Amino acid sequence: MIKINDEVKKALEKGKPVVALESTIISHGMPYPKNVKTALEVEQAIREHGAIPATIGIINGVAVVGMTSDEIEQFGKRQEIVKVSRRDLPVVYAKKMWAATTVAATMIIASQVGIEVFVTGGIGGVHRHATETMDISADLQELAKTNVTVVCAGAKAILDLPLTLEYLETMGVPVLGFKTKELPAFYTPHSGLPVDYQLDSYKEAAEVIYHKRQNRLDGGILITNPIPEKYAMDSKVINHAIQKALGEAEQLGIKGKEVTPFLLKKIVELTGGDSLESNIHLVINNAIVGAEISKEYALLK
Ligand code: PSU
Ligand code: MN
Repeated sequence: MIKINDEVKKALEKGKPVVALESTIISHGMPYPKNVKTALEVEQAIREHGAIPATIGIINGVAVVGMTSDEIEQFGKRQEIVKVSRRDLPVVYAKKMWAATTVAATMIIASQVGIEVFVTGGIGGVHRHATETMDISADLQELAKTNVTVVCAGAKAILDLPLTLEYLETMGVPVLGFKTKELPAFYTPHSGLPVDYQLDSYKEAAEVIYHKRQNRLDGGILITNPIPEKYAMDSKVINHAIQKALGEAEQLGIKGKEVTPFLLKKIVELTGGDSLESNIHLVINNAIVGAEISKEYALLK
């Protein structure tokens, strides 16, 4: 059911560092061709930092761990690719579809093949007004139960960040800041909200993962890594764009899994492409941190 490319398979057998990457960020998170260019640059950054990248997606109903550059190109281009989370997996397998994996679905497949570290841009979370809409990303449930460490740039302010933190606390997910005490807010390094603990080094991050696994404390770990200041958005500009995008989504009645892709696209439009540049830089920055943590973890295992 899962096709692992040879390089990734060998690395996993030998206990070498491997970093998982998702495909929804390619198909639904960024426009073509920058999505493809970014995905390949992220893989390159992981290699330069001594780990093997494994981009995960579903091709003709088969989960692929370690897509080729041609396959990544297809994920960037094809319009019919569906965004899939836990609930969709059995259906796209049965129907032999092409499907892009969200954070939740990527975590599932990564854990099934034994990849611990997964790098992305941002996770889904509790949406604003979730008390009425009940829109809570399945990514949070997955973090509660699946044994994968997710390196991200925090959660976007399109979400309700305080409620997202409450949810993760209830679910027993450690929320850690890489060299910060503050939860980063994706486009900016600052949310004004504290994380549970600050991690001071790659080694310390690896030790937290090690102790969670050794003690069989099942579930994910969230490592939040702030966007470097020089690539960050001006918080007034981004907050204005977010407010406007949220308003349009409500007016148009956007629901369910369309919400996040709609908001991301709108924000890129409203910021004249600036938010896309920030997004690209923060993912590459996360790739470096994820690769370094996976190297340290490989030494401990
Ligand atoms: N945030 C981003 N870019 C993305 C996503 C989130 O900045 O591409 C994607 C991820 O794949 C994430 C998914 O898992 O959106 C969450 O979707 P939802 O909110 O529908 O759960
Ligand atoms: Mn949702």
